[in-house]
Amino acid sequence: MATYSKNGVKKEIIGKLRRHFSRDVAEATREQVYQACALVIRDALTDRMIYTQNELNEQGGRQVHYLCMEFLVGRSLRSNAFNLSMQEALEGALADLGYEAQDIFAEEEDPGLGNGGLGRLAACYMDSMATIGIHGNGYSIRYENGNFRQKIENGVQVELPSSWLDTGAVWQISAMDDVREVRIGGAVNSIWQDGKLTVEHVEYTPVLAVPYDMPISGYHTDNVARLRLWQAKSPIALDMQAFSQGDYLGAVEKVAMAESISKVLYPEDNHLAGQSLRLKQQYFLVSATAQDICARHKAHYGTLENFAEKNVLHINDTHPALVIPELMRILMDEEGMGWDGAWHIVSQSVAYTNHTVTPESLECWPTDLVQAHMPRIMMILAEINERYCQELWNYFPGDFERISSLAIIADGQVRMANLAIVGSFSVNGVSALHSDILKERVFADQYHIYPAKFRNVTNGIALRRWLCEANPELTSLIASKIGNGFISHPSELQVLRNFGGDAVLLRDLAAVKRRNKERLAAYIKEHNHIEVNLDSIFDVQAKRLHGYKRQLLNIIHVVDMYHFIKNNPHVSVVPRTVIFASKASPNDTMAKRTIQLMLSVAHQVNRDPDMEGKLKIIFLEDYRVSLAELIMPAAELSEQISVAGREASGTGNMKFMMSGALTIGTMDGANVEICQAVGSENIFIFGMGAEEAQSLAASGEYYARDYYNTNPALKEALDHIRRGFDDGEEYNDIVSALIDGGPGKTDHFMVCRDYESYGLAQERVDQMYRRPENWNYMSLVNIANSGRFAADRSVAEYAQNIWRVHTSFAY
Ligand code: 26Q
Repeated sequence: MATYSKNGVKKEIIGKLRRHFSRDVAEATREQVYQACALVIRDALTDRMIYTQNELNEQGGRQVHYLCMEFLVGRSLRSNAFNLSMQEALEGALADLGYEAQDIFAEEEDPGLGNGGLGRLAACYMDSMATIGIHGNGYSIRYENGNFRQKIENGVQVELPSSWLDTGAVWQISAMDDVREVRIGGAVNSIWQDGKLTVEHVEYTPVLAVPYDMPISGYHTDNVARLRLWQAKSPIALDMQAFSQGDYLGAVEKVAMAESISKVLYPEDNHLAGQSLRLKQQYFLVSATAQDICARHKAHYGTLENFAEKNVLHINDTHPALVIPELMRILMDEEGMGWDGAWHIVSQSVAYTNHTVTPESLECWPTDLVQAHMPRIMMILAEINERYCQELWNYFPGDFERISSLAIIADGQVRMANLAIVGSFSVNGVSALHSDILKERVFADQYHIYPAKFRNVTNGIALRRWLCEANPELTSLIASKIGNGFISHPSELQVLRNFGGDAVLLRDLAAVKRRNKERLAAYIKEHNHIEVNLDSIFDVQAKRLHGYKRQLLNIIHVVDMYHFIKNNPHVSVVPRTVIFASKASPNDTMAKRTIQLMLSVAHQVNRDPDMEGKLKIIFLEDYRVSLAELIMPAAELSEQISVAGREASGTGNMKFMMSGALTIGTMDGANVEICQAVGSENIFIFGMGAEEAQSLAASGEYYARDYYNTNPALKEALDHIRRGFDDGEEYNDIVSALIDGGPGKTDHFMVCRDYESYGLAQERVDQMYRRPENWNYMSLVNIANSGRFAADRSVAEYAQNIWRVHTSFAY
């Protein structure tokens, strides 16, 4: 590990400003200073990346290739500086140059290369792979337009494009010598020659995949992981002249089609948008990636026979599952292998993580679409399916119904989850509960056939980003008690449990929280023009907007609290600031209406003098990684209130906990393990469990109106929402969807069923908040037990139980 001095870094920044922008510091813009800092750090990183790649190549160990349609990496400047132990030198240098480091960090646009949990998880895992010394490569798409920017206009969400490349391109190095060609569309001619079948793919549209590499630093190590982002480019553009004679328009169209592939990230999360461009994106990612890995492997070993021994391709959800037939294609059509040999290699090198049980997000693609865009892949899928169905016959003889439900191709659809399970050596869920649900319900038959494939790896988060960088004061406080070993060995946080009786520490903890609340309050003042009460509970629900995540449950309860305060002006209440931060998918009307409802309630409550100092509702626009870094450290109550059995894991829950927030939540996803870790007395659990929720939904007899009729507070809140608020907006549609259908047809996410128990849990929260020493103790217990939710632990489990690669990290 190199060490850096303030003066050395300063000199380098000045040099970069001169050479790249022809500016002296005095004339440089803030953005140029940011760019100069980034270039300084990038130099340090690229040296290490080359070194890491060479060294690990020489060692010849197994490489991990992590394929994901999303990598929500967040800002790079500070995190790389932190990991390289350069942060102090950099901040000092910037101060000398007359800049506040925070302002320079804030120049960097968040690269929105993802929607939410899935993409952020991939980014956290890159950090851990680099840190614990795994030869990790991430693969994704270099979307020109990442996730949209959210603006609220007249109470509704509008979507604006984001231009992350202006400040993000500096972190990426193009590797023109590794450009690959992906073939879309066309037709396949099969030719029998000398008793052997050869195939010829003709009339396809060639699309170039141009790689851009982002070095991802590890903490306190020279190891750097590489995230390779593919950009689509048409080769035809280079040769437009030749086309101008003939089919000019056709050529232009082909160029546009090719380059549209990496234009935009689909903004749906946990929902299937069946557009054909999305399918092309998925194939583009896997084809470029599989060719890349094979070419590198072959260059090193001269053969692909030992491919599975040296590579594992991890597919993050089913989105990259076409890598299975694509690898088959390369091994057979390009390498001349037979089916069985190729299948053995493929199915021994692919591993699959499932992130969802919601039926509407289990991926299926119409066979005609697959046939049209990737005809050779469709042929291979048909053959995989054929052989698999033969095998199924042995397990379930005569059971046509079951066999067709397990088939990879049926009813004119390709079912990606079935493909992923058949073509992988490992299938895992992302929390203990979720993995059990996969085995017992969603993939019960597949589990019966392949019991040994199934496992669990509970998610984790990057401790350095979410604790050290986002919450530096808490980090110092912890380090002052237990040393800083926990930064590399998160389980050491447990030592904090010995300090439960340390009244001074508990007070200091509260003081840190208070300062973090002040920071967020200042942001709220600046952006929402609202003054919040620093003595109130900062009660936060920050995550994508979704029916199953039940933001509605929260906002109905807010209306209920509003009524209570209105009706009992002299009763002393525990003041609350309820904070929402959430993007809705642009096509999800109900989600967008829910945001509008939050804003209507906020409009009325925040203007009502009777609420002064008691209740405020804040909606924070444009939730993204950098905003999360500000929110998490300031939160006191973490809302994790999904209908049990639906949230695969959740990772926000872990970020809040690590910063000392207490959870109010259902027994869902990783909440179950958080509850186990802290003890049920240190968390506010409410509502149905997963089994009860499942059987109530399956019974078809759930009837939300029964709860409305028997719970006056709920009735009043819903009536009010239906009638509307003083901004003139009424919400008959939302309330109607909750209670106006017949039994089995109302309130899909059983908000009314859990309403009473949620309210009681909120009362327990209030009671506890009145006793700060108890609250602070609970907060300490949460921090102390958050170590097992560090991504280092998750990645080490992947390494040991799935990837079978060495790591020295012990957990
Ligand atoms: C698929 C096809 C077409 C268009 C979009 C999609 C698509 C995109 C994103 C489907 C799903 C997603 C994202 C899913 C996701 O974020 N799942 C979350 O993953 C987290 C990490 O494991 C878990 O913690 C969350 O519980 C889970 O909801």
